[in-house]
Amino acid sequence: MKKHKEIIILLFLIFSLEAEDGHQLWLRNQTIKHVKIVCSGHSATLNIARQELKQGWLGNAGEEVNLSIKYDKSIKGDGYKLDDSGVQANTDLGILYGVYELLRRQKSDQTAKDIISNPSYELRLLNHWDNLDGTIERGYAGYSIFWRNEKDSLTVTEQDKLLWQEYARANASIGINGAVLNNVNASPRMLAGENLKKVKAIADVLRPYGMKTYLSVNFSSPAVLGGLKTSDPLNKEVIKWWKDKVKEIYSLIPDFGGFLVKANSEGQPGPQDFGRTHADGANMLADALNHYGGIVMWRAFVYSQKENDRARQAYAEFVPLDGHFRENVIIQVKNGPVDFQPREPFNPLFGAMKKTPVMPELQITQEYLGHAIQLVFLSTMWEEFFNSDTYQQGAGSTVARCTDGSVYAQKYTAIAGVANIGLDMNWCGHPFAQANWYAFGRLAWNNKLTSDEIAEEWIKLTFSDQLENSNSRDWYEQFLLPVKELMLQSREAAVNYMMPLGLHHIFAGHHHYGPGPWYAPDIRPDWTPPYYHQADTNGIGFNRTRTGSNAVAQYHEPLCSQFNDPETCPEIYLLWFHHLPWDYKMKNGRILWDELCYHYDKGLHQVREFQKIWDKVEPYVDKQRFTEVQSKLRRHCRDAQIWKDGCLLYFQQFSRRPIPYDIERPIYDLYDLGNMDPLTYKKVIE
Ligand code: BDP
Repeated sequence: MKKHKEIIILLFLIFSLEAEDGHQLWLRNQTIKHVKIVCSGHSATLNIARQELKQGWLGNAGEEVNLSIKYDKSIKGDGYKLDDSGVQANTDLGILYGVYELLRRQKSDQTAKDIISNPSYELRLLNHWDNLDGTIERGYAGYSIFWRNEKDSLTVTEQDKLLWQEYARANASIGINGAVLNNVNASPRMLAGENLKKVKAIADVLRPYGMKTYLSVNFSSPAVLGGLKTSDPLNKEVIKWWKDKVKEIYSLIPDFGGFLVKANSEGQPGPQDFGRTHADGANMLADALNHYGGIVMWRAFVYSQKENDRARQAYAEFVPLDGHFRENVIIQVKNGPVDFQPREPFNPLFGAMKKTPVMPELQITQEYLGHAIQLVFLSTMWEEFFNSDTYQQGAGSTVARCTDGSVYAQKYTAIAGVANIGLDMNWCGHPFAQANWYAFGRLAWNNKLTSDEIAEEWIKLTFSDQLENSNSRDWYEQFLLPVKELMLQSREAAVNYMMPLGLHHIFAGHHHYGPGPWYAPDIRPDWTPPYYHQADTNGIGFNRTRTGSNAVAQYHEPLCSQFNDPETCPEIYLLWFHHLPWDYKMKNGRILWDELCYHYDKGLHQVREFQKIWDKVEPYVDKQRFTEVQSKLRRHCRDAQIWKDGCLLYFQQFSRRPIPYDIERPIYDLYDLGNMDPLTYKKVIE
């Protein structure tokens, strides 16, 4: 009898959930309810706050909510206070953020009383790697929402504006307050007058939501766009060119945020082309912007073939420049020392630059974590990063504290995330990729939040509705808990089937999706997977110890000694720092080769488990999103199998050991996967 009742409820749920295309993100279920809003101020931002309350209120009808702007020194920047009477803040934007928090708490069943919330970082930015022709570098969710092609750039349609408004609203709802609108590999044309007009149009839409606009600039712009003979940062005409350009920008966009610069990196021009330093280049731009309150975010993502270990270069180039930058320069540093890999130790620059603000750059778009195909919740990776202890000012000098102003007095605190947003109806290409955008915003606001909290909140906002709430215990146990668990495990699963135990950058080609440990596109030993994994018949892993590249020396003690010794090096980073024999004994008693096999196999099994979990939650999700996730998981699972089979069969050629008997045999062979025979490969490079 009980069973029957359950079945009837489930059928009822299945047929009553309306298809959702995901466009509403975490801001669904808007119905106008009566709430009395008491607010004396008037501004575009406060009007949005009023409107949000009207359409999102879940409290009792007729209740009174006070929005009061009065100065309180316990509230910082655009922070806010929530109490019985409503929202209090020092600024209009603070009120808007407070309103979003109030509504979020109502919808996710959290109390909303006596809370003071101040942002961890003052500048919380998205970096769009969007090109002027509308394509997006490492974008997996369609074309750019900002750019189509240059000829078209001047046309701004009502539809564009509506989309930008929705985008701004989504960002404001999670506290993001700025966006760099174009690719770090910047076209000099970005600064052409007609394109700046488009930037103005975008800025006008984003402004009421508290979002500032920023641009990536090409260091050669004075020569390429301006027709000057040089772009040398110490040249008078060059300095003038930038000053005039900045003036032009501010005449259009008075609250323009500033520039992001990728210089002398991966072929991009920079001050070193003229014998100058990063500081010379950054300071020249900073001087041009300073008068208007603009900033320069100068990227430390630099590497060249001259350095024997790519992981060392950013630290080597930037630490000597500490203290040489202007006050309005921030050094933007990727979380890891190589490049947004599934797992890296933190970049040793964090905490090491003591006189220069450093901002973390995280990658929301899943360039190295399965594009918009694989379900990977990145929050756990970022949490691991924030909590990493740099020891730079004693124990507890975590990356979070070294960047948010707790350890060093800094004029600016900032953080950036490379956006995963495109024209795709659901913005991000995968329904669960939205959770990464969400998590970035939430962590940028509060870097102490846990992934568990963020995932739970996001699931509630993204999947629950009135109907399910009425049946909430069942929904919580049968839907929320298993899906949350899936999300929380998903990144470790990806590490397991892609690059466990500290392996990194063994992707096939520049697409960065599938496995390619054998891959050597230009038959050169540098910057190819064989360079990173260093597998040979003696063992596997990159020796970054004192007997190797000595990258360990860039970490503060006790980390340096800890990483240097394989016995004390955390196993998650083992092959990042060490080249070890295949029969090296792991802590659990297994030999390294077997342990590697178990990790790859575990990763695949985890994804299979994700499929089962998702299949079971069918009654709780609308058909559209259910089917979409289900079919993506199918491909995800196949690709995890390819990763496991490809890597194990390839490495086995060196380890010359059997795959442990209790591990499933590979189903693909190396010919299927495009392996290059390691012996032939060796011959070619010798
Ligand atoms: C790498 C990407 C490349 C970017 C570069 C960067 O593969 O497309 O241009 O980072 O961050 O991860 O500059």
